[in-house]
Amino acid sequence: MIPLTAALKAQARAEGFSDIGICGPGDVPLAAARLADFVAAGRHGQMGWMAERMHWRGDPAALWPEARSVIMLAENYGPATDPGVILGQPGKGAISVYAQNRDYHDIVKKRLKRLGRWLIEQAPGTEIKVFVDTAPVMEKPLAAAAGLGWQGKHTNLVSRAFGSWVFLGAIFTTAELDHDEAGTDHCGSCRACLDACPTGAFPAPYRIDARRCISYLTIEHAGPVDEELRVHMGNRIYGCDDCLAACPWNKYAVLAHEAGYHARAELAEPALGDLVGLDDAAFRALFTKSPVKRIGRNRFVRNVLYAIGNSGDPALADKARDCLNDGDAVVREAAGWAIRRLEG
Ligand code: B12
Ligand code: SF4
Ligand code: SF4
Repeated sequence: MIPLTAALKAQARAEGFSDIGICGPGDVPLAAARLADFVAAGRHGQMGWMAERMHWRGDPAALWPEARSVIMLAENYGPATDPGVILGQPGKGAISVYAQNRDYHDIVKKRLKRLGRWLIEQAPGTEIKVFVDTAPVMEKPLAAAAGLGWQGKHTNLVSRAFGSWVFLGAIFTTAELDHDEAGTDHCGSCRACLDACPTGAFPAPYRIDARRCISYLTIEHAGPVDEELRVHMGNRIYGCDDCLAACPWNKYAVLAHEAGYHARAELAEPALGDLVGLDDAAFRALFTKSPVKRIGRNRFVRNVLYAIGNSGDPALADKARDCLNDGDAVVREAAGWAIRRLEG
């Protein structure tokens, strides 16, 4: 192994990354066509940014022709408790595991930059670009090509060491490094994630229709959600973990080493009756440094009102009534729907 590759892998772990693998920019030959199919079928919904710059997203070599290696990093965010328990408590709001404390974008990006700086110090003249989530880069197929795991039938990367609970980040570099072998698929005949999905968001194994995914509906989708889907959202008010949590490979999951991912007490099982009354300032204060802040107060309260409508608790109807004159039309409509559903 090139000594720099071995030293880089050791340094990544010293920085706190859970796993590291390396591939070449040309190692995801199927990604572009699969992305094109996904977009052509309209499965990206309102995420218009997925359709833009598809030539870069599907082909890392086009994004940065000088790149010679793609360093893929995984960060374990394994939860301390079973994320399914709160789904049985309809008066509480379920915030997905990844969003119950600090925003992973901030944590991962800082680590990526530190590791990148280290690489430049070791090999002066090397150039790097770091990416986590928001750039036109397909992190899952790259992580699979770099040997970090495989894309499960729920489409996310499954790690043999950490199950489904890993975030991904990438460093593109001009450095010539040893490349790892791609991960191999260990789903076999299992279909637990497909069967766990409350909204039937998987048209086929390994394919998702984001328009039906509760993660998309609660985070990305603007405006009212189809009533047919609202009723299946239950008390999920930000993201969804059902397909991840169903995966048998989670038997190897361990608690996140990074304390910034451990659930904050007030976000682990918040009462819907409290959340629905948040105004803009209170929303921003509660979700400071959390990814939830990104969706803004109105969309968040919309989600809380759908959960109230699904709660079966008529006592919450009065809380919903307070939103009937809200400044936001989507919130007002959600309040009316919740009251009608609770009062039959
Ligand atoms: C858009 C997006 C979403 C969308 C769409 C989800 C999706 N699966 O594409 C929505 C909003 C729904 C979403 C939800 C979630 N997301 Co998201 N999301 C992304 C983002 C920005 C782009 C993903 C993308 O390129 N999608 C386009 C599709 C076409 O690509 P794909 O999913 O890789 O599709 C592959 C398969 O369909 C496969 N395929 C197609 N046909 C076939 C056939 C066969 C036989 C096979 C084997 C494969 C196969 O090939 C495709 C190309 O690789 C990435 C970050 C990034 N920049 O990569 C994060 C990312 C994927 N999200 C992440 C997370 C954590 C989530 C949630 C768990 C959050 C939550 N708890 O609510 C959920 C999970 C929902 C799910 N089951 O996917 C993590 C996943 C980490 C991991 N371990 O994989 C990422 C990587 C962010 C990060 N940096 O950590 N997300
Ligand atoms: S995150 Fe939830 S709604 Fe989305 S595909 Fe997975 S189980 Fe279905
Ligand atoms: S639940 Fe089963 S099918 Fe889904 S990703 Fe995990 S092993 Fe694969």
